[in-house]
Amino acid sequence: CERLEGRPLRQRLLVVANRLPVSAVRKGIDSWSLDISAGGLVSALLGVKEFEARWIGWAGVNVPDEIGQKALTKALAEKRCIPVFLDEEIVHQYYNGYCNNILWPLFHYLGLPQEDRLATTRSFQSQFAAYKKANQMFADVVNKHYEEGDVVWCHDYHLMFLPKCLKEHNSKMKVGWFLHTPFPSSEIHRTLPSRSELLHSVLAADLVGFHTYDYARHFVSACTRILGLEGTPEGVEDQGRVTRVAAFPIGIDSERFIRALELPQVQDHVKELKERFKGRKVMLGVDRLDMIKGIPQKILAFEKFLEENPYWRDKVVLLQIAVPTRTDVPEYQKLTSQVHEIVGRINGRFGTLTAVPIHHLDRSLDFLALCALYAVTDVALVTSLRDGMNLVSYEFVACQDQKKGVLILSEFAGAAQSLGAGAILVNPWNITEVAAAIAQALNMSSEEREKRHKHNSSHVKTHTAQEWAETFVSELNDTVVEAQIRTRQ
Ligand code: ADQ
Repeated sequence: CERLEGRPLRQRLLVVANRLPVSAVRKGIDSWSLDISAGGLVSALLGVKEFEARWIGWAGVNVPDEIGQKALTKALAEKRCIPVFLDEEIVHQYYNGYCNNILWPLFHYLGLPQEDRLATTRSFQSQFAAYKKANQMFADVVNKHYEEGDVVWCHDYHLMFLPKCLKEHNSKMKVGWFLHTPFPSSEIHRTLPSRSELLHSVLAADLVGFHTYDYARHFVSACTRILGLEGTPEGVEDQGRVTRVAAFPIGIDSERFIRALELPQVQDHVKELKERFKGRKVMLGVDRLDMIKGIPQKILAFEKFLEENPYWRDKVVLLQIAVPTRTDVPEYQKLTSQVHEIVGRINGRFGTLTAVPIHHLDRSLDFLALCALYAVTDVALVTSLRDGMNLVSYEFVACQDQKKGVLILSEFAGAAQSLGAGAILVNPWNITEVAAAIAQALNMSSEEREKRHKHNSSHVKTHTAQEWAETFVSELNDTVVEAQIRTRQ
C-alpha cells in the first residue's frame, strides 16, 4: 500500500452520523432502491479528495428481517455506506425521544420538556438508556469495519456517547467529534440530568469541533464548571490528557450553485419567476419547519412591516418554503398549524383578488428550483431563534452575484459571525426590529448592496465545505500525533 510519512496516500475516513446520506425504499423481499439525499454534510465530504470516505449510519427504515438486512447492506456497499440497524423501539426512545425531544431543544435554548416531573424523569431515564444503547450499536459497527490508520469522524448531538464507546474498545483509534448545532451556555447544559456523563464521553475524542468560537468556549466552560476540569488554550485537560477543542466553521460548495445558475433549465426558471413576480420585490425564507427557525416570528414581522408601510403592500411578496420535518412529533404538528393560521390571517388581511402577500409552501424544492429562487430574490430572511450555522444564508449569497440582494440574518445563527458584516443583523424575537430591517433592506441603495454582497460573497467562496472537512481531518491527524508526543515526554 502506498504510504506518505507513515500514512496511506488516501487515508480512509469513517464518517459516522445518525443518518446515512441515502434514503432506502424497499422494493421487494431482497431488493431496495436508494436515493442520495444531498445535505450539507454530504456535499462537504463529496468534495474532499484527500480521503476515501465510508459512511456509517442508520438508513432511516426499520428492517426487522435478515434477508432484508443482507440485501440492504449489499446495495449500500456500492455507495460506500454501511448501515446500523435500529429497531422501532430504539428509534422511538433514542431518536424521537432523547435526541429530538431533549437534546435538540436544550441545545437551542428552548429548555427541557415541561411535562409532569415524575413522568419526565421516568421517560428521561429510559430514553437516556436507549441513547447509550444506540450509540453502542453505532460503535459496534465502526469497530467491525475499522482498519488501522483510519480516521473516525463522529457527527452531531445524536452521537455524543460514541467517542467513549470507541476509545474504550481501541484507545489508539483517532476519533473526532463535530457538533452541528450550537453548544449552549454552561448554565443551560447544567440543567441536563446526564450533563456530566455526556461531557466525559465527548472528551474521550481526540478533537472536538464546533461551528463557532462561542460554542467551543461554552463547551470548555461546561467542562470546567460541571466536571471541575482545567480549560487550556488548546482545549480541556483531564489527568494529563488534553482533548483539543476548536472552532471549524462549515461552508458550502459554492461552485456547485454558481455552475447551476448557468444551466439553461435554471435560466428558464429564473425568467418564469421574474415574469410571475413582475413589479414586486421578492423576499425569501427557506427553512426546515422547525421551531428553531423562527418561522412564525418572521411572518409576524412581515405583517408588521406591511402594517407600517402601506406603500409596499402591493409591491412585495414573501415566499416561505418550509420543508416539514419530524412530522410525527405533536409539537411540530402544532407549529405547522400555527404557521398556516398566521399566513391565512395575513393573506386575508392584505391580499387582493389578484395577489397575496405571502406564498407559503410546506415542501422541499429540488436543487435547481432552489437555485433559481435564490437568484431572483431581493431580500432573504433568515431569522432562526438559534442555529448552529445556517447554510441557507450561504447558499443565497452564492446565487446573488448578479442581483446583489440583501441578507437579513439572525444574530443567533452561527452564520452571523461570518456574514454579519455584509448582512443586516437582527434579534429575531424583536418583531419591530425585523420589520424595520425589511424596510431598510428594500430601500437600500445599489452601492451599499454591492458593498455588502462583496463582503459576504468573498467569505462564502473562500470558506468552503471542502476546506472545512479537510481542516478538521488534518487537525485530527495532527492532534493524535501531538497527544502521543506529550505522553511520551
Ligand atoms: P439544518 O437545521 O438543516 O442543519 P441549514 O444549515 O440551513 O439547517 O441547512 C438546511 C439545508 O436544507 C440547506 O442546504 C437547504 O438548502 C436545505 N433546505 C432547507 N429547506 C429546504 C426546502 N424547503 N427545499 C429544499 N431544500 C431545503 C443543521 C444545523 C445548522 C447547520 C447545518 C450544517 O441546524 O445550523 O448549519 O446542520 O452543519
